[in-house]
Amino acid sequence: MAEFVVGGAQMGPNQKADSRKMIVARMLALMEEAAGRGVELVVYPELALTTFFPRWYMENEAEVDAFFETEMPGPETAPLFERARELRMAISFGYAEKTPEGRHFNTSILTDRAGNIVGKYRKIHLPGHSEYDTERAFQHLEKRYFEPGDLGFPVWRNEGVIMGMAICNDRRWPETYRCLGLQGVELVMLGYNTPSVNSQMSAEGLKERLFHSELSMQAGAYQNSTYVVGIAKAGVEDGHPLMGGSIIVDPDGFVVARAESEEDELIVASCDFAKCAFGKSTIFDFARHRRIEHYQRITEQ
Ligand code: ING
Repeated sequence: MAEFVVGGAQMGPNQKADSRKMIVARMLALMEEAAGRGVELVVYPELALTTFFPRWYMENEAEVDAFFETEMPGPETAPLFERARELRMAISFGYAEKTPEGRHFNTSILTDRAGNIVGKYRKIHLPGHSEYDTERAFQHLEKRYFEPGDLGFPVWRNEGVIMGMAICNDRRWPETYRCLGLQGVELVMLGYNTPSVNSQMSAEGLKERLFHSELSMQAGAYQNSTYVVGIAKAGVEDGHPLMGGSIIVDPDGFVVARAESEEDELIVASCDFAKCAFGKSTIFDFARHRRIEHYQRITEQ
């Protein structure tokens, strides 16, 4: 059973004016630090290449499309794949994807340690709204700019480990983890961009925001006996604060690494994937214990 060192490359803010080149340079610096600490797979945040642009109401298609990648790797992202291959480090990161057919997704990819893309995921749970909402202090227009993912919740056997991906709001839904857990997942990688103030101006504080994020990932890990790596893009983007709180959670639900800042910050944990087997063969032996004849409401309503 595989054991390897997993890194979480939390990123500080990406300003709207920041170039892909500047941002990729920061990602490469985090990759170098990860290599120095023996990391063999590194996870970056959701929409790692741009600012969290769904906070802006836009009507001009070209303005929106400027935030999207039409090829992956493309000229600006190729250095990430080349350096990862040299370092023999698998990588996962999120970005806005525009397909050749002109469809728009909030996407993440996963590579093997030779820099080959082995998996792609498109965000399924899109929070927010699609039209300008005057009630909100700031917009959250993911339903305007992205389609719901059309790839389901796949897993891939990569470097000897069963891996799956999710993105941001997906981490709050138990269905995400169970769909992956039913496929034997041992490592769930997800990035997030979570506003640290609620756009409905509620009093819900940062502490509560961090608690709910961590609670969701600890529950998902424990209830499916899998590692979960949740990595933030954090800090203030053009005046809008995003929370940090990046963590690595083990299959028993314990947080084994946690970011302290809201900046570029690498967290690292040595993951022994044999630890997943115990839960999957005892308390969460799905074949022995689940009673699916009573669960249909979950998919019918
Ligand atoms: N962001 C947020 C998230 O799910 C959100 C949306 C914010 C939900 C605050 C609940 C509370 O973490 C994204 N990008 O999904």
